[in-house]
This record gives sequence, C-alpha cells and structure tokens, in this order.
Amino acid sequence: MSDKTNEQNPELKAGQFRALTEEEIASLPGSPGNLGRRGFMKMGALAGLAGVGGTLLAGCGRASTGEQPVSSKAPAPAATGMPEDHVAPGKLDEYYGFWSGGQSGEMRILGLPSMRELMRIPVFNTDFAIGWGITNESKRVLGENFPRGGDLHHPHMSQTNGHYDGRYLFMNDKTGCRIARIRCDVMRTDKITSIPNVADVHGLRVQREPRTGYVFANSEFRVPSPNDGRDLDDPKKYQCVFTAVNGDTMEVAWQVIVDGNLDNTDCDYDGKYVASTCYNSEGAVDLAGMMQGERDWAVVFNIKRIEAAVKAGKFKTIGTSKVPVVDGRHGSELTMYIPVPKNPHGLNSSPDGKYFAAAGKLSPTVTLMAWSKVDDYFAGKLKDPRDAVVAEPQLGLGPLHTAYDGRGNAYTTLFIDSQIVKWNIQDAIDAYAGKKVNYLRQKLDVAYQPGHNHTSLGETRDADGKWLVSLNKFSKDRFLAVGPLHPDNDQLIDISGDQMVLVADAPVFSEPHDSVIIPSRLMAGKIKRIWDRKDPFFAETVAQATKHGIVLEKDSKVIREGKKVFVYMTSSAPTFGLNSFTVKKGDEVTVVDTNIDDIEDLTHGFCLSNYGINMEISPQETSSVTFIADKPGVYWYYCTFFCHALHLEMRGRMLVEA
Ligand code: CUK
Ligand code: CUA
Ligand code: CA
Repeated sequence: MSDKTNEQNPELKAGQFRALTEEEIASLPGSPGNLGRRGFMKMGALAGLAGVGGTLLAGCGRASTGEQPVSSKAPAPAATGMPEDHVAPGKLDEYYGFWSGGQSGEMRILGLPSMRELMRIPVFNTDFAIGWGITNESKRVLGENFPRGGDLHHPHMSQTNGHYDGRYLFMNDKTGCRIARIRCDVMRTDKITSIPNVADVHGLRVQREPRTGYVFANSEFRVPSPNDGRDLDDPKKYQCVFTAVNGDTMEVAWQVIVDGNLDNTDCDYDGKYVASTCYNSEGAVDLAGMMQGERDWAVVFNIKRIEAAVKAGKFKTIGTSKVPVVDGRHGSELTMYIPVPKNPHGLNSSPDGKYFAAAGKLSPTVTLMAWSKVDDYFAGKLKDPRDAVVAEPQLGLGPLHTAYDGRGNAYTTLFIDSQIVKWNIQDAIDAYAGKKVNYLRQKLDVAYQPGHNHTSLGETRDADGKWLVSLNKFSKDRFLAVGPLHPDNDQLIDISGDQMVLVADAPVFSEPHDSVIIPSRLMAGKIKRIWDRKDPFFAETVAQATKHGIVLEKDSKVIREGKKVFVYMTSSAPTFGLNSFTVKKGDEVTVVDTNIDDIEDLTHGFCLSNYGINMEISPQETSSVTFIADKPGVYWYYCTFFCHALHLEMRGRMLVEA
C-alpha cells in the first residue's frame, strides 16, 4: 500500500477507509439528502470502495443501476396465519441446508425453512465436543501436523447425472490449501487432501455429469512456481493453477496453469467443461493494479482435451509434487478465455444446462455465456471468444453471485445495493440482441450486503424454485447487540410466487460464504442413526485391538507394551468398563472407548480432567486418544454427554505413578 493520501478522506492513507457520517452522505453530490439506514449502508460500502482508487465503479453511474424500471419495494410477508417458515415443535423441516462455516473451519447443517441449526460438523477446525483434532480417528483424517483451523467457503454435494446423490459433501479450505470430503451417511469428515503447487484454494465445485467424479478447485493467489524462495519479488513469474481432484480417491488428478488468477468456478451439465472467473488478469500484487483493466475474463477448461494431454504425457511436474500439470495459458487448445467486465466474482451455471453467468462485481452487469458457443469455439467455428456472450444485463451495484429457480429466472446478489435482483434469462438474451424488453422482474432489499445466494436445488437439474437464501455479510441493527463482532444475517426468501417475499432473518456465526439446500426426502434412509461396528472410520482402531486379542464390545482391559499402555474400555450408561487404571509418569497412553449402548441418541463422552482431552462416542462407535501421561497424580475421567440420571456418577480415575 502506498503512502498516497486517500482522496475521499484526507486524514487517512490510501487504502484506509471509514464509513461516512450521515451529514457527509447527505452532502454527497446526487444524494437524495435524507437516506434511511439502508442508504447509509450502501453509501458506506461505496465510500469504502471509492476510497481505494476512484475508478472502481467505472462503467456505472453511482445512482443509476440500469435504465430499466423495476420496483424495489418488498411485498409484505403473509399477513395471516403462521409465518411460512414456522415449523411446529416436533415437526421436521422439508429441506436440509448444508452451510459453510467460513473461518470457523466447520460445516453446519441447518433445517429449512425453520433456519434452525441442527448440527456442526468439524472439518478443518479442532472441536472439543467431538474431539476433532484430539482423537486418533480424526488425526488420521487431518494428518498428524494439521493446521489449527481452516477457512471453509464452498460446500457442495456430489451429483449423479445432475442430481444430488447423497453420497458426499466436498468443501475447500482457502487458507490451508485443502479439500475435504464429508460422508453423508454419518456426516463425518473422512478425507482431507492437500493441494500442491497452490497458495490457497478458493472456488470449489463438483462434476455433475456423469457423476462426481471430479471436484474442481480454484486458486486465487499467484505465487512463484515452485514456491521455494525463488522469484520472491518478481510477480511476472508468479502463477496460478486450476486443480481437479478425483472425488472417489481424493487424489489430485491434474492441474492446469492459467494466466491471471481464479476466483469462483462452476461446470456444465454435460461433463465437458468447467469455467472459472478471473479478477486479476492484470497479474497485479496490489489492489489498484488488480482494478486496472476494464475487463478480466472467464476461463473455460476443456476436460476431455486436458485428460488426453495428460494421457499423452504432455505435462510437467512442479517441485516435489508428482501431479501432472498442463499448460492452459493463452494460446493453449485446452482453454478458452472469454473477456468479461470487471473483476468478476461468482460463476453459476443455469439448471437448464444452457448457460453460465459471471457476476461483474465492479461492473453493474452479469455476463451470460452459452455452453453451446463454447462447443463452437473448441470446434473452430467461433473465432472471437467474446461471441460466447449471449446477454449482459445491467442489474445494479456489486453483483456477486447468481442463483436460479428452474422457471427461467435468475437471482443475483448486489453487494453494494444490498439487494437481490430477479431477472428473466430469455428477456435478457432478447435485450442483448436488441429487442426492447424489460428483463428486470424485482429488486428485494436484503439486510445487508449479500455475498452468495442459493436456491433450493438450484445447482442441479431439479431446481424447484421454492426458496432462496441470501447470505448477508452484515446484520448491523437486525439483532440484539452482542458486542463489536456482529453475527452475519442469512435471510430466507420465498420465491415460489411471482414476487420474492422475505420470510426470515437468521443470525449466523462467522462466516457462511455459501450453502446448498437439499430436500430432506432425498436424504431419507441415507443417514445412519447409530454407527455400524464395521464402519471404516474406526476400522484401524479395531484392527489394533484385535492384534491385542481384545474384543472391543466386551473387553475392558489394560495392555502394556514397554512404555506404551493401551487402555481398552466400554461405555454403557452410566458406567465405564474400567473404574480406574494405573500408568507411570512418561508412559504413552492410548485410551480406546467403545460405546456398547445401541439406543439411538445415547452418546457418551470421555473427558480426562487437566489433560485437555475430550471425545464423543456415539452409540456403537469406538473412539481413541493417545497422550503422554506427563503429570503424576489422580486424574478423573468423566462422561461429557448427559446420558443417564447417573451421568455425573459415570466417571473413573487415572492413577499416574511418579
Ligand atoms: S465467496 Cu469465498 S470470498 Cu463469494 Cu464464494 Cu465469500
Ligand atoms: Cu455417559 Cu454421560
Ligand atoms: Ca481486474
């Protein structure tokens, strides 16, 4: 950041900004004078953006969001009877929502329309309730030297033929360059893969056809290649790669070197292409530089050609990684670069399989491109990649992501305007072709500053057009004060009628970026209520016990191998199989606990006082933990899940001899 003075706020340096006061907003040229808090939020966002360079909103007048007339009034929610999102006590939600946990590193399960949080699934984070990052079973998934947390942005469910198939959820860790997989049958993270040759993993999507298949991952940050200390301050030599992971084995299949960088990604409905937005075609390393160009691009990857190139050995490897890396920079026959305005963000395929949309972010437009034109390009029938664009509707300020209802309408979040704009795809195409039609349908105020939005089933062929969630970054005054850190506000919107209707505000902890909404009927019978004793998640622990001659469902016994002590015990409400066990100071102790209760919901815990250990053991599960008994004395272990009237009495002693 330079020392140049910020033009808007002379007392601040370039790059620093503060929200304007209400008086300052009222005095701005073109200001309606008396802005409500919504206007205030918008101007604050504008001031923040304007503070960095001035050219940021190039291409759009500040107040004009397109010449097309549209109502931005929110229709009143249903005035009579129960609210639409009311799910009575004892009743079940119609949809699951799988929610990103952002910088908390976890994934969350919500019920819709109630927006009740049902469960948190630790993924990249450590979690004391579950013992994630503590148990041996979780460490086998995380790796021994796992980072302390992660930044989870994009959860997506595996698909078969463009339908959710209930097998897995995949998600990225932006900071740790990792991809994780959650098994939907037990809702537990079962694989984490580190992506080589990248500095972050941001956008993530799954292959729809014929199935998942590939998990596609974008890297946003450009770094030297390999990033081993060379070319430190020579950004021209930095690069970025696109990654495809095999969703079955979770091994990295191949990577593609690209020009510029990669932000968000989505694929087609034919299994042929995957496309990503790039906001840093400039290859800059500072904000002003990344906003220099009026256009960046969307890059399309030709999957078949990339596979063929890898098969033919036309690849290299980078550094110590063995992953095949092909060159997809300009001029390559593996890729297509479609110019789009300016610093695009979201990339979203329409559920009819025909189009993909790049949201303009710094341009008030969304660029709609046709997969059929991509076919034409790779067949040599389309010369100018820009001719793949079939519409470029002007929607409003700060378009970030687009969702679809399956009835021909698209819904785009406007970060700066704090609105969802509904527009009609065919009308936008006709308008682009020169016809006089109004493609705008409605603008709905949301509170405030939406990032992603998501429609029920909207990323599959089954888009049902019932619900839309707007994942808003700010909640400001919508909830009781809870300190300087505010919750985000995820709003539920009914899109089943002609007009969007805001139904509910749901506060959420930092910071959901994305979500998927899946009918509960689709998951019916797929989610286990009790562990299977043969589950692979703890199979290695079972194998180790078998070597010791232990039957985990029956035996509670201590086995010593030199300085290694294995403590096997059962849990059955309200008792541990061992009342006490004795070890020596310095021993490496492994406690293996098996919950032999087979009653649904009867979970036990094993918590060892003053040793920083807790683990969850659900019915028929085995959990284990290994630690050094480095403190002599008496240490109680106790059950942490209230399992029985005598739950408090469910405890025992570890005696550590000096
Ligand atoms: S995202 Cu990751 S910065 Cu718009 Cu998909 Cu929030
Ligand atoms: Cu077992 Cu509480
Ligand atoms: Ca740019």
